[in-house]
Amino acid sequence: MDKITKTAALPESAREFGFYVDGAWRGGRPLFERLSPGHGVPVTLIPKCTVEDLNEAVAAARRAFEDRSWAGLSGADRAGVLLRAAAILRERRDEIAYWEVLENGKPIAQARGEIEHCIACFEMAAGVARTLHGDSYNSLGDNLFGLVLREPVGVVGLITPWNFPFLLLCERVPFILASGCTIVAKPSEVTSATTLILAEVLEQAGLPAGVYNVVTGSGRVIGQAMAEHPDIDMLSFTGSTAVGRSCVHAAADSNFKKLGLELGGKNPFIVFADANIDDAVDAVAFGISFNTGQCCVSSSRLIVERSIAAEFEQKLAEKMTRIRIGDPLDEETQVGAITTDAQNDTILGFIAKGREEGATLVTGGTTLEIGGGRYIAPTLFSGVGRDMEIAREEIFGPVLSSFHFDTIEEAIEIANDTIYGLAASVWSQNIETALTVSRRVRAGRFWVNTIMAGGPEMPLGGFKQSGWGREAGVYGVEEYTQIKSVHIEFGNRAHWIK
Ligand code: TXE
Repeated sequence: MDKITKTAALPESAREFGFYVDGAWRGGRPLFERLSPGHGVPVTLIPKCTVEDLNEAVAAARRAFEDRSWAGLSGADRAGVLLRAAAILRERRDEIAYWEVLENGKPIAQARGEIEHCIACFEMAAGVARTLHGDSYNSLGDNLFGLVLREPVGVVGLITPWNFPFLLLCERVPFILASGCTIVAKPSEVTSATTLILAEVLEQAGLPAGVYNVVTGSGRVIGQAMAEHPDIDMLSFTGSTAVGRSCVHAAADSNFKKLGLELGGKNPFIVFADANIDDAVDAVAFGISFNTGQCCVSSSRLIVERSIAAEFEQKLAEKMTRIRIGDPLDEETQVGAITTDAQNDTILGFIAKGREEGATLVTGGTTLEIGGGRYIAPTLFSGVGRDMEIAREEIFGPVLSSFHFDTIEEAIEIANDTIYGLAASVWSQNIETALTVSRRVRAGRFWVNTIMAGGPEMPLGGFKQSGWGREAGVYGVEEYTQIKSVHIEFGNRAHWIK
């Protein structure tokens, strides 16, 4: 922890970005200075756009949608742009990873890995652009033929959070583009750089002007105006459940825009006594500490069979203390800095609350002094009561609560005892146990004897209050389409008025 080997230098001064509307860069707005979470130095200057800027971006996206310069292309031509974008991302991977680290605080090696996944998303979406299709019915009688068409929804607003700024963007943008829709993106105010860099990439790849626009600024002003905007046809929002709820109200009070919501999680990690214990220990240590636990699918509730609980927690605590926490620019770092002051306070507040409520702190619970950044040691609480706040609330930090069970029914019951349903994981070598649990626990993403595995083929999204709709995969393109039924009559009409 004290030996820090930087492999990349910090920028000499903060990089100033413009915002991007209708294929052109704009500036002249007041700037928000972003400090690197891992170092506390200024790294970027991001425009605080106005609602007028947003309106112009929406108008540009509307024109680009209506003029058919994108929606009117063949799937093959759309795929061509997406594949070129993938190739450019491959060339610019290290640069994009660098800005992601500087604004978010995640480790550089992890950021590079995430961009590999982003490239795969573009390649996957290119495939779907070519194969997306509707349906037909020749069962309507001899004179009637039915076509079911998938048409792009239109102008999509995209609001993304700060925990995976580029990854979450790329789990959405290529799939939205594959559908033929146009986009106005609003990144989190604290992590806007890579969303802006994607505009350069897409322009270079040949995306027509107005198809991808980026307006930066606060959620309260720009985000809220997007949710209320009468000319945005669909809004994809990823963030807190509270803001997700406000988007539902805003959509209802404006134009009933279609919503895709990926919200919070309190994800169970269920371990049976017959599991490969060492693998499960490693996976849960990873699942709660990855991205400092600022991860919507983080394994934040350990539900472990009582007969192995003591041994499991002891092995887990030992592993958690060996995670390499440090400078996000250090190639060896596994866990970096907490992204914002507010999130840091939230996490420390939950740790204090857990102690107050009487849970047993097994390891962690402290801040770490590294450089000028914000760091929290991976934390394990045992003896957590199901009504405690740390058991129920999404902490969004490296804080794990452990619960014990005696029967499979009890394990399922504890796992489902949450308002959320984003992800879950079960560990057992018994196929019956694994299948029973994976069918009975209500979650949109499920892992058996693994955690956070996947690829852009697999859809993402939540049950219950974790959200609506699915992103990525074929489903993630279909989500941005709407169905039109076309009825074609031929032959002579049977007259109504004889
Ligand atoms: O999220 P917000 P915050 C959870 C996590 C975290 C908590 C708060 O529990 O502790 O949310 O984080 C934009 N209308 N998640 O406050 O505010 C904002 O600008 C429209 C889970 O940072 O939801 C940003 O772009 N948009 C989650 C985005 O919403 C608004 C990831 C997310 O910010 C808005 C992030 C408004 N009124 C946080 N207010 C996940 N599922 O991964 C803000 N925004």
